Amino acid sequence: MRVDIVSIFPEYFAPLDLSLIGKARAGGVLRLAVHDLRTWTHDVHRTVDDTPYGGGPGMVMRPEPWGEALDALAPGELSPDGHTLPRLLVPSPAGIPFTQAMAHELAAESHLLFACGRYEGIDQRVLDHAATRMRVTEVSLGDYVLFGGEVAVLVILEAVTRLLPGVLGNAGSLDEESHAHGLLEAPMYTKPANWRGHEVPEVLRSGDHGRIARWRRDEALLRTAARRPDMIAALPPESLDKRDRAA
Ligand code: 6GU
Repeated sequence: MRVDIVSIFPEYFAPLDLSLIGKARAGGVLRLAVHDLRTWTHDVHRTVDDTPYGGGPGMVMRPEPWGEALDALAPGELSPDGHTLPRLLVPSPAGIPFTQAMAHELAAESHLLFACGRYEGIDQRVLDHAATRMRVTEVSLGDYVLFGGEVAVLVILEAVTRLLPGVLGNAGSLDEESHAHGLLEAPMYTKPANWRGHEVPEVLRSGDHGRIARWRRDEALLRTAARRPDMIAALPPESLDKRDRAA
C-alpha cells in the first residue's frame, strides 16, 4: 500500500519509523511518504492560512497550496503502472466516525492520501474540487477536538497497517480482538497464577477448551453491557444464543 501524508508539521510522523509500522515500511508492505505543505507555497513567509470569510475566531487554511499538493500527489490521469487515484482522507472533528470497519475498508485500498488540517480547517473548496476526481472522506476519531489532524493520522495508520497482509505474525490475533465480533474482548492473564494475592480465574487453568470459550464469551458480554451498552443494542438478535441471554 502507498500512503502520502501532507502536513505543516512533518516532524509529527517520526514515530512511523518505529515498531511494526517501521517494519512494514522497511519490508515494503507500506510505502509511506510525508510531505511538508509549505513545499507548495510561493511567498517569502510560506503562508498557509488566512482569516475566515464571514468572520469568527481562528484561521482557515488557504486553498492554493493544498490544490498544488493534491495535483502533485494525485495527478488526474492513471499512472503508467496502472494505479487508480488515491482515496483522500481528511481528519476532522466534523467527519464521519472512524471504526474498525473503516480500517478494514482502507486496508483494501492501494493508495491513501491524508490531508492534515490545522486551525479551523481547510477551505471547503479544496475538498469539493478534489471530489471531482477522487474519493474524499472526512473522518473523525470521536467527539472531542484536537489541534489538528496529525495525531488522528497516526491512529488511523496504525489501525490500518496492522490489517495489511503479513504485518501481524499471528493472523489469529486479528480474529479474536475487541470489535471483531461486535463485542469487547474478555480479560487476559499470563503467569504467575497467583500475583499479589490475585488469582487467575480457575477455568482458564482447567484445560477445558469448551468451558474456556464459554467463560470468555460471558465475560465479553458482561464487559460490553457494562461499558458499551450501545454495542449490545447494535448486535443482530440472531448472533446471541440461549446461553448468551442467560449471561
Ligand atoms: Cl480526525 N481531527 C481533529 N482536529 N480533531 C478531532 C478529530 C480529528 N477526531 C476527533 N477530534
